[in-house]
Amino acid sequence: TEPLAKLHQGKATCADCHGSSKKISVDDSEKGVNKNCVGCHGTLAEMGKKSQEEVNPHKSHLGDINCTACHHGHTASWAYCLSCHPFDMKIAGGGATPTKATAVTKPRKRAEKADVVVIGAGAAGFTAAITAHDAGAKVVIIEKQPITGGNSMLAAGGMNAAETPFQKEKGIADSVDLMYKDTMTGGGNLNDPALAMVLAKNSAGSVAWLTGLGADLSDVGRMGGASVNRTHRPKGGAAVGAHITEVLRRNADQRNIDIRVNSKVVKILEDKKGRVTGVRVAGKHSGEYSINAKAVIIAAGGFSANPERVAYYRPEYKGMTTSNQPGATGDGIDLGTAVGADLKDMKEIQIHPTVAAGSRTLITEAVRGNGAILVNHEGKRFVNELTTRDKASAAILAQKGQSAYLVFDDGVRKSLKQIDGYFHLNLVQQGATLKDLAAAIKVPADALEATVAGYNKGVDEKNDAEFKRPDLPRALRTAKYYAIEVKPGVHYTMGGLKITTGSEVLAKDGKSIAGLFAAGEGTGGVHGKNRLGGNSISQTITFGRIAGENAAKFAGKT
Ligand code: MEZ
Repeated sequence: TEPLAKLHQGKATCADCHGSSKKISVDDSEKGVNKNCVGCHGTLAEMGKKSQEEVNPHKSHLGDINCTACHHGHTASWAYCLSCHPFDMKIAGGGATPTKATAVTKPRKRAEKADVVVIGAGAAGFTAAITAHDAGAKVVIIEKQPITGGNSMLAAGGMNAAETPFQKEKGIADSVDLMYKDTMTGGGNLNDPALAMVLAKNSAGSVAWLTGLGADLSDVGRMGGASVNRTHRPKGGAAVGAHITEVLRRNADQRNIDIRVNSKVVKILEDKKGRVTGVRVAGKHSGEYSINAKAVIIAAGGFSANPERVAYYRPEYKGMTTSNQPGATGDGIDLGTAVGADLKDMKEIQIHPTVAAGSRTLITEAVRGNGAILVNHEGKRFVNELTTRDKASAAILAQKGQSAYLVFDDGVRKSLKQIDGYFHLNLVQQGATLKDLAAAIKVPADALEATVAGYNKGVDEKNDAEFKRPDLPRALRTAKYYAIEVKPGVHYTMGGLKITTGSEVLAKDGKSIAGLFAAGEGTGGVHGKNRLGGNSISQTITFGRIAGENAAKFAGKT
């Protein structure tokens, strides 16, 4: 496993990759070196067209990422996809395990200046950065992973919003109050009511903001715990996260916003009065340096991919899989508490009922929203599939094998583009008839046939007598029939930094920490005990916009 620099020997010089200036040593965006990879090998999209592999690593939901996210010059290469998927992927100069995201060199005296530093390049971070930039602030985004997008990039089902033009077009009668009520009820009323109201009230504006940047959120479906269809996603039911990440990335690039990957904020800097004055960063190439800034926004996500911390707060979730990207370890929360931030609802951790068994792949709730049912190993339904996630997860864990099958037909398959991805990942079992499907998944055929017939009767009569499922979008009568075995997995951490409705981070004395803002999953209070599907992207955009606007204002911009 010789690193790429060695493999290029005799074919290219150091300058071919790094350019003749020595600037690369301080460039953690890695844009310069990537430009040179592309110059010889072609763009990611061009590589994707050439690729013959069944799973095409150059054409993934990660979107347009740096070549150097996987191909490393001086250490063993490693396909980033392997962070979550068990693919048998060969990569030139490849090793068996990832190299550390940040290989920090010596501390430096270097101190840069910005108006606003954003920690984390998921949807909340990008949104905050774009908003602050558009208000006139000089913004730097710092991301510890080798790619941008965070967990938002994996978001599947959609973005909740009430009173949007897309709902109106489809005749869906929704209201801000109803979205607020659903959010509070779904959260067991543990939510901070003011934050939940901000979420609902600004949701349509956030959809408009995203569509103004070029996003398509015209398809509207249903998620568990929602009284009406309000989950917005691209036409045909494509995954929302990869799409909006691409849109946000493109908009940040168009604005020349400074984005540094492989860079970890190790400390938030403050003055003697406790006012935030910037951050200390450990960059892969540039070592440790400071950025002096008037405001800092923590948008670094939750901690579902930190099994020790999850088990600390919820011992019963020890050893459970997660649907999250590997960077979701709660570092932003730690950075906040280190400067005195208060925390809220840390033990409220959501397990998502449908992660494909034996994997980290989330099977979106939209599959159930579009008509799939949950069936146990006896071939029987056991729960209202559109109940909230806490209840659906508990019901699955009470079944034999602590798993269940998500069963659907070709009608459901065709209604939701994302399902194609599950076939691609070999997660789906199928049968030409229900009997064939029952044989494939080893459940009693007569029971499965009776279950589906009973469900279809409920659809015809618009009444699910047994489980009171509130929405019955289609009967399951169109062959083929499909099943995915699912188990609950750690999906979302509702707790985090305590914030105001203006996204200011609160200290333990109840006062805001001057110059410190936060948005997204690393904050607590919006969702209470249980987040409704589709409320996460909604939160990242709404509170990202608020944090960006208020941080820019704090920095003296308007
Ligand atoms: O908001 C989510 O977590 C979500 C919509 C997930 C999903 O099932 O698609």
